[in-house]
Amino acid sequence: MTLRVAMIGYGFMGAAHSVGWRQAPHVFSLPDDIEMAVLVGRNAEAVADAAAQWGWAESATDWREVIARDDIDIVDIVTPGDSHAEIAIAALEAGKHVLCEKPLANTVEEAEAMADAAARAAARGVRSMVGFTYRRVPAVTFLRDLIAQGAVGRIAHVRAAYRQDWLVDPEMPLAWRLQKEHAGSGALGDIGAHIIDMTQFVTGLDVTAVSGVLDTIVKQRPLQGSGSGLSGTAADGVGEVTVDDVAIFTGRLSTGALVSFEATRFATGRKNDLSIEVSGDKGALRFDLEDLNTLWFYDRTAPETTQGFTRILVTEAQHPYVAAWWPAGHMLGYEHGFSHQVVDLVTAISEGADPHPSFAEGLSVQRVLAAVEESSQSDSGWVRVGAPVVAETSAG
Ligand code: SOE
Repeated sequence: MTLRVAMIGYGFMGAAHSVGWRQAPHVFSLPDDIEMAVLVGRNAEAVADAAAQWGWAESATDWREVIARDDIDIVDIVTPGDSHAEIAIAALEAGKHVLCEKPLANTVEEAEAMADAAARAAARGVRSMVGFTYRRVPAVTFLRDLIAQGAVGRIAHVRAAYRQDWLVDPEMPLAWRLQKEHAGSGALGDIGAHIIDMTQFVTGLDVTAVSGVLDTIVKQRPLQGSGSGLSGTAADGVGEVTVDDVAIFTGRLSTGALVSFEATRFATGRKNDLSIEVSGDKGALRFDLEDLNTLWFYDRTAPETTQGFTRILVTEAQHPYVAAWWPAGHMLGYEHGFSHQVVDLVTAISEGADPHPSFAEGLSVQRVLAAVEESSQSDSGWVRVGAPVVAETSAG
């Protein structure tokens, strides 16, 4: 059987997803063939150029027309968050399997409607998945497996951070990711969503409560002329930044363990630094995206004289996904997670199973995002430090 894919959107994530759709069928033996059928975007000339560059057979400008086609089986949504709900619900109701980029939506209400539509569609054998791609970095999947096997014992504390610095330059234009009506939130939803999902994925525990603060450091920026992804050119005029640049929050897991979360676009020098460290009574595990083939493991059950963080190179054939690629030590990169995402989605579709992360899991992340925003607005949790006591000096 051939699964014909239509992708809605063609920016940075459109490029990354295109590499996944193109690479996966050649590297993995998929149960069904993939055809990159249609790329959809509003600007006819630009989307035609993108389709030619990334290997899509056709291009189109009307997503409603495309999802109504009988020869489309999967709809891949890589547009800004403000269009996820409308497109995903329409595609599911048209009987199309849906892959939707993260965060699932811009609001809990939208995410709830999407999760409901996904549940109804699943009853008809129509599948849906959210694009939390970092779950599919082999070291992250392996981290999850080791925790499930008890490698760190009872989890006491988790530290999760996602640090970038593409907004440190105040002249960086007002891209859609900086406008609440398009993105829903700033660092919180864009990169904070990743570390919330990753924490829940690797620990198998839900975040049940949060306390946090959001901050916008640069409040006005030049309007954007052209651009995509994390860069662009400035046009005349300035506009208000209506989302957060930094989100710092504490989470409590369903076992009571605490999580320290940090999502920032102002971590000067940190380019795409997602890190997570899980500490338990038997050991600890740490992953850093900027060294994504490595997993660090501290084993407290080892003899005390030989304890230390061990560097595991997650490139053995036994490690998740690796066997299809290269021999040990021949590293994978950022783009490989997008191929693994295609493999897992297509395999689930062919097996008649619901893929993960599901829209319901995307909704649980959306609820955490909303709780952080509520906490930040209510200023809850902050205790003002009393005026520092000025020590009496000999001079009196
Ligand atoms: C920008 O912060 C961004 O492109 C995110 O939107 C992606 O989800 C992340 O994978 C890389 O950085």
